[in-house]
Amino acid sequence: MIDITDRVRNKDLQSKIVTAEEVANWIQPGMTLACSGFTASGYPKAIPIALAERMKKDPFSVNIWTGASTGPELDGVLAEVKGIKQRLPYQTDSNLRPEINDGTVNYLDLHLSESAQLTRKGFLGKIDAAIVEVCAITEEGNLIPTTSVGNAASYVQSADIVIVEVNTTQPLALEGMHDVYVPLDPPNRLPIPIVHADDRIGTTYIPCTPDKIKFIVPCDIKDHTRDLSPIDDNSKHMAKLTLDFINEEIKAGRMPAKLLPLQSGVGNVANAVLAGFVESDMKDLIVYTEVIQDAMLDLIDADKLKFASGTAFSPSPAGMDRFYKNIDKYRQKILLRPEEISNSPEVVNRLGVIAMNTALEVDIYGNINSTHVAGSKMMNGIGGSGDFARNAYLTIFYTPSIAKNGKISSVVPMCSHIDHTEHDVDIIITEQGIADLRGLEPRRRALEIINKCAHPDYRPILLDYYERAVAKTKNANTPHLIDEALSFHSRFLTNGDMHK
Ligand code: 0RQ
Repeated sequence: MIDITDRVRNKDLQSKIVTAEEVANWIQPGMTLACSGFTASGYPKAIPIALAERMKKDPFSVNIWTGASTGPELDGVLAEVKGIKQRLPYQTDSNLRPEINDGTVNYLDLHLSESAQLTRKGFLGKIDAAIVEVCAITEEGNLIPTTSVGNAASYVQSADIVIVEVNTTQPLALEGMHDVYVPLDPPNRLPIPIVHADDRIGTTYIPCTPDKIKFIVPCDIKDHTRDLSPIDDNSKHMAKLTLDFINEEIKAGRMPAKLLPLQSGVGNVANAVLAGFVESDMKDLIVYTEVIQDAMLDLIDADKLKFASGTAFSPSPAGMDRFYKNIDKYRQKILLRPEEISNSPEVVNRLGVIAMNTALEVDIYGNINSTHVAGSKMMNGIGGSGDFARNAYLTIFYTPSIAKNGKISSVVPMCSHIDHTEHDVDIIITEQGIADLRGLEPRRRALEIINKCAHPDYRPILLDYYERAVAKTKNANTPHLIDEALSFHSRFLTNGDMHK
């Protein structure tokens, strides 16, 4: 077994060190395991791998709660053996997705900022064990998180039993990079005292006591972060549209020259937009977001980033190496918090965040579908996008104007599922252009979105729909042809193409 005694600083706790297989054998069918992890960062790995091995011989399933998506060593291996019965609050796993969409897995798609409170208050049942990846356990039994905080602090607080995975690939230099604060629940909640993105309000560890810790398992498997795909031309263009727009906002006096704190989703467009900031002449940028990605390291190296607050550090494998090699430099400017705080509506609103997230589809009035393909099939989940979109100073959504080689228009008459309503959306950007919806009533929003953002192949049929809806409803506030509103989707489901 890997020696972790130097990382288990409470000598008495060292007697609780066991193998992952021993923990896997202790887990019972139907248990709720509340795990650390947010994106492919800071999730337990050895225990789920051992559990999946046991499930291969002895099939059963458990409920898995986490911070958000995780890596293949948790979601992937368990989904492969159909070992997950209930999953929350977000996922991106290609093994798990089909099981969510064929009824094998009961999936609760939750606003990330709310998931801790829902689980803390027992709305969703009891946690049987919290399983948390750590760098080290302190003398007092407190837990030093690794590359994410996510919901781990709340899960540890709520659980009677805590199982710890001490990951020796996570450098001890991560200690001090976390700020752990769990709010009191209503009616005792106080204001969250973050006024600037770099304010520290909590502890550098997850509070825990030795008696709660049942097992400690060594692990030497690295976070399975993903390589970045090269930035494509459409994403580059959307990044340029964003920077041009932000510069105009600064000129118009609606945005300070140093900008407001940036939040960005994950994926190609988000990465391109952040890369655009690296090339810009902006300085002293502040990031208040969920996931710290490669581009934020680039911003630090280019001396353009003053501070980045998030809940997970999730760069590419190359970015992770670069971070670990220069950790002393980067740790001055990066802080990880619980997702209840990184995504807190109160803090997002107070700081005046610029929220930049991606949509699957947008409709002509500015409603956004981020989660469901053709209304029914779950893609990933809402993640933190709703926490930011509803509360930000400026809410931007991105989408390429078409998907699947043009067979799908991302601008549709009516979204087949709505995650973010028209009331929350200020700006929509596709590679075709930018629609500024601020101050526009629905009919003008429709023309702005169709003319600026829709693909030319779909623009005429969208305009035709809109004009007929205006005529039929005699200029109603939000004109729709109810029998036809989802006709793009039904054409796609019948013919595989929204044109035909
Ligand atoms: O499928 O890979 O099979 O070709 O959807 O689309 O364009 O690669 O975009 O990776 O940025 O994902 C909304 C899913 C976009 C993501 C979503 C198909 C398309 C492709 C992916 P293929 P792209 P992205 C911070 C904030 C919600 C959570 C969130 C997401 C695949 O951004 O999960 O914002 N967002 N969190 O071909 C059918 C359409 C489609 C479509 C695209 N209209 N219909 N399929 N696709 N449009 C992160 C966290 O919260 C942790």
